[in-house]
Amino acid sequence: MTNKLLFIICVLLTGFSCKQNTAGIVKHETKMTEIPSFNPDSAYQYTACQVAFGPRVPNTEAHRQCGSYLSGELKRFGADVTEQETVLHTYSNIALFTKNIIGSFHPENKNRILLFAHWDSRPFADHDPNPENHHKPIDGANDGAGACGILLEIARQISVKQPSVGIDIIFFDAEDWGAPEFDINANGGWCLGSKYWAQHPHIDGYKARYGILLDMASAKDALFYKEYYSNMYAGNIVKKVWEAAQIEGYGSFFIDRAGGGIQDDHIEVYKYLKIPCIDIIQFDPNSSTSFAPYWHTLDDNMDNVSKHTLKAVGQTLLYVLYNEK
Ligand code: AHN
Ligand code: ZN
Repeated sequence: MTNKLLFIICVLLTGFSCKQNTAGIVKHETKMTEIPSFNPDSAYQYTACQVAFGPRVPNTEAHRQCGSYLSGELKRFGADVTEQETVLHTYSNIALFTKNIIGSFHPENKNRILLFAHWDSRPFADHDPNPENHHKPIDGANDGAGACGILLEIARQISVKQPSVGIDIIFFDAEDWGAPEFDINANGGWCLGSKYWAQHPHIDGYKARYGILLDMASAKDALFYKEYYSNMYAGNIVKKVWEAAQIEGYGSFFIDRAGGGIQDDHIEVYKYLKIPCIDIIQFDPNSSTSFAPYWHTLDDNMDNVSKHTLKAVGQTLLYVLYNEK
């Protein structure tokens, strides 16, 4: 073989396998990870199923039935499920029979990411415009069910294609039993389930690289601002998630602006386990509560749940998870 011919073969081979820049440095092509497509119809169905049980207030039949439904779905998708049952006390010292539901995918993998949401619904519509409704429990379609619906669809996606990282999905109980507006001398009592788990994790020495909380993440026209504590505990994760939303085409939901600080389950997980956590939570800068007008009212029902928002949040999370190495 002539030298010239050998040279041509070499050039052709290099051309096919690698990219060559002008400086002549051979750069290997990095293969793009295929991101699964989040199915919003499926997430919507998981949300509607929870709401159909009725308000998931601890100590009620609807709560027990929905708890079994959520664990059953996680098992169906191949997770190792731990049901952490305990009695917790409300701000008013009522005993609640609670259950945190933990689904672990590939528990042997030490490289883990934690996803979480609360699955209980609020026992009082204390922000309802009609005072007669203040003592009635809410559907919690957006405040509870929607976020769990998104996480169940992510669980289903993991069952189809395993990401490189191990994932834990936790549905926390008793987030929404905080002191109501009408109880003027009372305060506190939020996030009881997450506080208990953070103090007694299902695995001794539980570790995850970071955690993502979804709360009120399913309503139509939802906007997600960069929540104050999320930026403080895990600014790099906020950045990663907001960039992922841009890349996937959902930048109109994920606003590059600071939101207020919100007392939520991510605070407990960070406080006791020091896992950097963020909260993806709907924020309304023009509302006195920071939340949507139907927050903690009887109008937090399926009419406000939007497949477009479910897709925006779910697809953004899949992008983040499947790009982790
Ligand atoms: C407070 O209202 C103090 N925190 C909001 C936590 C919450 C309630 N998320 C959903 N419902
Ligand atoms: Zn709530």
